[in-house]
Amino acid sequence: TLSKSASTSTIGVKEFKERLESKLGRHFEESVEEASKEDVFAALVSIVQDGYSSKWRRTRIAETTNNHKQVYYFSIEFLPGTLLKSNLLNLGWLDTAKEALAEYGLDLDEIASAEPDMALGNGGLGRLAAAFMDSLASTGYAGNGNGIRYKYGLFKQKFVNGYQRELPNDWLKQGDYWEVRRESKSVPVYFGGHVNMVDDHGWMTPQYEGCDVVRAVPYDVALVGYHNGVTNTLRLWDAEIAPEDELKYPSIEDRRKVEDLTSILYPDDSSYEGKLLRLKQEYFFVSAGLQSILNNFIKDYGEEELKNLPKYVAVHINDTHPAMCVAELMRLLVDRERMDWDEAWEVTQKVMSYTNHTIMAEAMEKWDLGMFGQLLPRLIEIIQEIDRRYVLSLEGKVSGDVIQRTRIIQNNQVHMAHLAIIGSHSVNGVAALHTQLLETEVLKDFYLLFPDRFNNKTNGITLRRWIQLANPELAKLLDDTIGTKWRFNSKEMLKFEKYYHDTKVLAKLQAIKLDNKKKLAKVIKDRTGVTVDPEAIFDVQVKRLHAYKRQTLKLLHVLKLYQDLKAGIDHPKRVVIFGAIAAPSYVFAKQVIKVINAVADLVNNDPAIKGKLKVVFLENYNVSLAEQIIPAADLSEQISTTTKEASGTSNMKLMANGALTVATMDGANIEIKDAVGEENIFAFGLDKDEVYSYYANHNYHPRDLYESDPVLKKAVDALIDGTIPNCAGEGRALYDNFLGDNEQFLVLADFEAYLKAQKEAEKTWANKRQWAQMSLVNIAHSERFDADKTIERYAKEIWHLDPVEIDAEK
Ligand code: 26Q
Repeated sequence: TLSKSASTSTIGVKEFKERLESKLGRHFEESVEEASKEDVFAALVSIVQDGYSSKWRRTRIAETTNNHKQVYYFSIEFLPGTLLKSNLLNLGWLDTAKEALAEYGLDLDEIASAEPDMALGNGGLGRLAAAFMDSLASTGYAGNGNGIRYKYGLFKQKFVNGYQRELPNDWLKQGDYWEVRRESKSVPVYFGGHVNMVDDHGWMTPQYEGCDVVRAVPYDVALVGYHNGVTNTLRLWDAEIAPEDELKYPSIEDRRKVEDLTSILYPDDSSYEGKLLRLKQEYFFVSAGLQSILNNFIKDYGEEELKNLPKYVAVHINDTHPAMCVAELMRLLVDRERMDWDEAWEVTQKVMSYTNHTIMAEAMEKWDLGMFGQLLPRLIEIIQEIDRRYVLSLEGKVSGDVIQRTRIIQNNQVHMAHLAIIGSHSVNGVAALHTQLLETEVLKDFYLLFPDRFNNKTNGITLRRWIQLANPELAKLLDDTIGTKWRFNSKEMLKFEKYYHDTKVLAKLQAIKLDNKKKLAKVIKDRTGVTVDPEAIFDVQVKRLHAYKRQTLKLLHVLKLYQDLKAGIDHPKRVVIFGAIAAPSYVFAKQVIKVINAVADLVNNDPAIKGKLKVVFLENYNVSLAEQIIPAADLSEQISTTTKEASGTSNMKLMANGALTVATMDGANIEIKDAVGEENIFAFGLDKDEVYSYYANHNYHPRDLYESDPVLKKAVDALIDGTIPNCAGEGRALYDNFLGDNEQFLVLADFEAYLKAQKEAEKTWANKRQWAQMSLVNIAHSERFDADKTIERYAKEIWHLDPVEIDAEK
């Protein structure tokens, strides 16, 4: 199969240059030398598109002519970042492009920086979806994404006087280079109005009255597999007014209201608000996606084959946002295709699978029944019928309490996780601990009812992006030591461990890290004006800003280091680097940002500490910035309150780039420790039983800890004693939060253990050889978190897919 063949159609430098010149000549009537960066970028995109267009078409054909089962990954977020370099890499053209450009004195990285990030996601969940798309194509599976083409991506974060400000992210301004509008594949989506059931030749059929029709227009983006020719599709839907409805919306304002459906990405990633527009977005891409799947299916296989839909189609529900897939597929099968309810239900359950990404109660989606019914009058009837039959199926078999707790409709709310679980054959968590907590705590009732449905799929990352693209020098060192096979099969990376005692390799590893740190130091200087020493420890915490992720614990550590240095207690030189976006309405998170920025100002400008500590908060953390920060990291901060971080994925990216992890035993950190061994990670903190014991016994009293530990007291007091200028209010807010008995994230409880882990890290840093050895072990074992492997497990155990076969040479 293709996934196993390494071949691809190659082009030489000479041909690449000819293509570049002809593109620029034809489109802009200019030579490569005259062309602007943007024009060269556009020409490169066009060359890449020519490179995959026939593969894209042939993948579609191969997938249907061989009756291939396909998975459709429904996600309200996709966060691919930029695509030029990854498409070049996957086509096998990266080095050719670099060389060709160099012959004109141009630098590919510089040209590639003209591409705006495709930031149609908030963080982990969206990035995971994008990683899975890359891996599906690269492992040779027929897998497509289905989502929303937001007009504005995740807002741009700016700091003004240390406060977060949000600016619109108009990423389509220059036109999206990669998308193809597929007008002819448009489908209608209906909202509101009333339904009457009428008897049509013996079949009760809904008649819709007075609804609004929105036209869903798909934009397709190619997903190019790594050296295998397989090219899948990410289909993103845009809302428009159907031509036949133009007269209904004569005013621009009315038009805009319809089109606004896909304007903005909701910027919250943890707490959810029952907003009507969000519900509309969810139904919009679910209905459009499923209609398009069924339209294709019927065209290819005919209506009679619908009963066998699960042989051809898997639909994956990424978190509860697309959970309506369950009800919408039932609606389409029963109302439109006139399939008998029981048969439709069997088909639906076999088609659907669901991933849970959180155990936090406030993130669980529940919609007001009245609102839901007004917006989706037929869908709510179907959900009520699913709920009724669910209750009926369990009555007399299990206790009434269990039925009440697990049913879909409770207290006049529609419980989306319950809909997803009841309607799917598979429910998975995203790391071993997370799945275990789902089974024993959060979804315990369901686990006892349907144990076979539950399984774990630990997250993964795109090593191609995070090593091959972001850290080419490390990639080259791997090539020079273990050969190039690791680029196709990450298992090979384990061989890198054989160089544990190889002084030359260790020195090379250190040199590469130093080089990456110098590059980042320049970025830091350009963006913030702060000078940092590349020889210092680069201590990195990059992730969304959230109380449970505990950027505040890092902040207390920074204050403690600063106080030590002021008091003449020495520490190795350290640069603490933060990257974090806060949801605009998340007051506490924004206060944390302000305090960190104020501390950065204080520390970076205090001559008394002689530059031994620097604090840098880089604005607007996104995929492209991550590609610059992560290869330069020495320390990876993964310090969430145990049980709260479902998996984490920055932990994996940082380890793959040789950073050593300071970690609580939460999410995938546990599996990182299992992979590298406890001697190659700085583990600390409360374990899950201790955390749950605090919650159960209500015996967390942070004030006692504060009163009894003078070091802790001193660090916390810095927040309110005037040490930090210009943030009295925010400092007080953090102080009060830390000391409250209802502080759920147990920051002070982990402080002492955290200091100890950091002390260990400092001691290790003094032994450069040992540090490099630990780093090497981390790189070698990052193969365990290769998203290709994760996808293989989804494909085999949940979706039941076979790889596609096409000829890569054409
Ligand atoms: C829901 C309703 C309304 C508005 C917004 C939302 C919303 C949007 C995004 C809720 C949650 C999210 C994103 C969650 C997320 O990113 N979770 C992370 O998923 C990663 C991939 O599995 C894990 O590694 C992280 O641990 C988890 O926090």
